[in-house]
Amino acid sequence: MSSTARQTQADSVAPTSPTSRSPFLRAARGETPDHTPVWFMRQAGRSLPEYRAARQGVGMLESCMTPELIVELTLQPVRRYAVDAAIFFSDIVLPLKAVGVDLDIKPGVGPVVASPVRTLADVEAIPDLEASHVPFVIEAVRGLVDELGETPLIGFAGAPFTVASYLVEGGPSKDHARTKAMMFGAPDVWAALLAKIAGIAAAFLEIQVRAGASAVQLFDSWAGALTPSDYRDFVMPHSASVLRQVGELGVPRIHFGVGTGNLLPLMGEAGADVVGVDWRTPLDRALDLVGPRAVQGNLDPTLVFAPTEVMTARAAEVIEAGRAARGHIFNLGHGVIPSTDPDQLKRLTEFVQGYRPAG
Ligand code: 1CP
Repeated sequence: MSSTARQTQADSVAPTSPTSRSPFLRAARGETPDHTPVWFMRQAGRSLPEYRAARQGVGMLESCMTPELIVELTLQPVRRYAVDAAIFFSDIVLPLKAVGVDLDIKPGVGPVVASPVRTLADVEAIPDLEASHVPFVIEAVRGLVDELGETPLIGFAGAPFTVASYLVEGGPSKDHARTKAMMFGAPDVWAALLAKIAGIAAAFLEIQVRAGASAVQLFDSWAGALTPSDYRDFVMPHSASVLRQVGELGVPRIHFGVGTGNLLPLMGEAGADVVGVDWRTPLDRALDLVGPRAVQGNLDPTLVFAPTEVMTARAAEVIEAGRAARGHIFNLGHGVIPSTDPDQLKRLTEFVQGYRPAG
């Protein structure tokens, strides 16, 4: 990276920057802010009536390519919940669409790829991502940073394994059988595919950070399908490459996956500043696994359907466990479930931000 780019980044986290005292960024850097910061994965989403209204008649990918809509959909949960961070409205397959891969996000299904990747030639046909592919992302990030003021914007990308699963399967998959068949049976094609996606993910994150995002999250949602040794041999080097490239920009890097209790040490070692923990691993146990890093998580997303006092009692346990961490960002253990009651999520946000430990 050029020294100019590094300078720009140094400026974006300098003490004079509006976000520099943000509880979210302080916790991500391993400090202890006045309150435990909170945001929600998939907060910019389907549980909000104003989201459904704004998306009326507009396809998911079209929404991700329209700057005014990206800004509006990213801001909606910040306005409603006053969470400590915004997450950029996009999708993990958007960069593939932007470079020309024929895919769609089908309502009620998820990403669907017209011609799944099978061969080395298929991999080589995927162009690398340039800023010129995603002008709408740059415009939206700039607009958002102006609007958000002291609230940091999190940029994100899908990690190589999770994105590869959509490209190889052609759509959502429970067992990732074809994906793993390629991983085990055609390791040269697999390595080329993961290296290609890693390059695209790193470029997508860099574009968001250069436009003003204050932190990034790498989503490896489906990495929990792997054993630790397969993760280490076939996947981790590529995720590490993404995190290393973004590391040069000087913003905190969050690394998250689902069902990754066995992988947490490796996900930390891959180069994360913050390791996202799903709800299946108790947070105090996760602290022993992630090494000297901050953690993010990890209330069971179904607890927002429980009576408020049950939800807040469990949230208090998560916050208390997080006090022993080198930095703790409160979140759910995975995304907000679409049928979640926004009022209950608001109560959860207020509880976390208002919580002060006894003694
Ligand atoms: O029409 C709609 O409203 C489609 C629903 C939807 C939304 C709101 C999809 C389809 N993607 C998104 C936005 C989205 N996707 C965000 C926005 C910001 C926010 O978090 O609020 C983010 C961060 C993502 C990331 C994403 N997309 C992930 C990783 C996070 C996770 O939940 O594990 C994954 C796996 C996807 C793929 C995807 N996109 C959409 C769906 C339904 C899916 C999952 C499909 C499957 O089960 O494989």
